Amino acid sequence: MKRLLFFLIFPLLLIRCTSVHIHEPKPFGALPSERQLRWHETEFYGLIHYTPTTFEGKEWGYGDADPAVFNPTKFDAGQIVGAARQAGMKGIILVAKHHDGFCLWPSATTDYNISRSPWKNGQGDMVMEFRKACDSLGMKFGVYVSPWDRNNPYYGSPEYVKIYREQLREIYSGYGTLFMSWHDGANGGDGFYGGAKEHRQIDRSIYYGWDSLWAMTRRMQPNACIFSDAGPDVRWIGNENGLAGETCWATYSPQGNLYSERPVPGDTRYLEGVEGHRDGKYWMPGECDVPFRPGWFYHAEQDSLVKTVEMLKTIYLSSVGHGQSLDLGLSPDKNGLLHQNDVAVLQNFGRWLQETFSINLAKQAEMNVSNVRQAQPAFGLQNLTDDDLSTYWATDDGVCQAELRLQWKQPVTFRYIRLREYIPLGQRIDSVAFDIYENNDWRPVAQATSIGAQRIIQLPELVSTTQFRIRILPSAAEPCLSEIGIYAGD
Ligand code: FUL
Ligand code: CA
Repeated sequence: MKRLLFFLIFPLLLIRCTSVHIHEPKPFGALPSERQLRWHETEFYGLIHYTPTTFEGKEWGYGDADPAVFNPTKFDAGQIVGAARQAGMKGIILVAKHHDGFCLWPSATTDYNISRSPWKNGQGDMVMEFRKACDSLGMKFGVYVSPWDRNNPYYGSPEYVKIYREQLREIYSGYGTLFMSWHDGANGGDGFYGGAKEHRQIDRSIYYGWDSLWAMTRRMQPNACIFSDAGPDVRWIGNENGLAGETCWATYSPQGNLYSERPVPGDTRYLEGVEGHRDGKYWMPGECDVPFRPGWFYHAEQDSLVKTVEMLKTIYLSSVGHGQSLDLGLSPDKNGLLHQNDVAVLQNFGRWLQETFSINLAKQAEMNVSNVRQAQPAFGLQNLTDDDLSTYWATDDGVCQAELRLQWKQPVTFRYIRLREYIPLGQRIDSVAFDIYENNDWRPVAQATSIGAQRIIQLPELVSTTQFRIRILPSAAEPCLSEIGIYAGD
């Protein structure tokens, strides 16, 4: 019996002694959740504002518009979501209720909803129409239900908080899986309030009971990233220009400002969101929101003021290109469609995105690097160009700087460099420098800080070279990169 055991166990021991035990680098700092990782992959999505406010030509409806004005006879969610998709967006957030309080679904919580409008004879449900359009076009779907409600007579009392939660419950339970639940910071002020027409102030830090409200979101929509000035999953970047800081960390420790120490929607030191905090307590990446037109709602007089492809490029490179996401405001017109000027720019921008990032010149290069973790293929260079975010190159424990070289047989011409860190192990790299080989010497062409989910570097001009060098400067932890891209561009 003993002998039998020996013959069974000995070969196993042998295998164990000869194989190298591959171990991942230790995680560093705050880490993303699974739902945040999915959100990072979304990168670029749209925010649709469409309520009676559109028909009034206002930006903030007072809450007293007659539902009879809401009659978009040509409404087509497929046209709107389709144009967003052509631009390269991967999801849509619908403002299901804005500050004016009008619900785009037949809510049982208030009469001020779509069933009182002439659209589809009061039988329509716009939230459902967008949900279906997103499903048929392979787009993610999320919602913005405004906490502030300028129509509701109960706004400011505990009764309204119950109503708001019930509205969220209707949305969370009736419209499938949401990728985001978006909460605005504008809270309290002038409003119609059921005819009272007065100013109502609330204590932003306690009124809504955000903790238990968000616990409900987790229970009912566990995949939805909760967005607000204070996260907890995604933070506001701190401006409505769509721009993240040149240095921008996914990590952040939000703090209260005017109302209390506690950070809540509408009360944070939001300017700190632009850069985040290197040693932030939470993984709380930024969303860069910006309207496509001057305002969030459609105004015919702004038809010529739609952002240009050039403007969108700058915004994209400073948001998605800085490791955050871009949420572009889309404003359907009174017919219920995106205006042709908007559609044209969205299409052209999508084409630019597609063309620019389609051919990765790094795949054609021979690559060398100063260190590969445990000299193991599991952490090897081939992981850098396999279009797989779950595979990565890493260095040995304690090796926090590195040099990567790419060499081509013939000169290549490029303008964009894209790096992606393997963020499940945290944001580890502090800064990176890039050089091209020219006249028998290395010439620095750019540098960048805070890589994170992705960093796109646009060189000041096209460069041509046969050798390119990426220097990862002394970092907080061993670098782990999942992808490198080098693109010709314009
Ligand atoms: C803001 C709101 O007050 C605007 O009306 C808009 O909805 C924007 C996205 O968020 O804070
Ligand atoms: Ca990879």
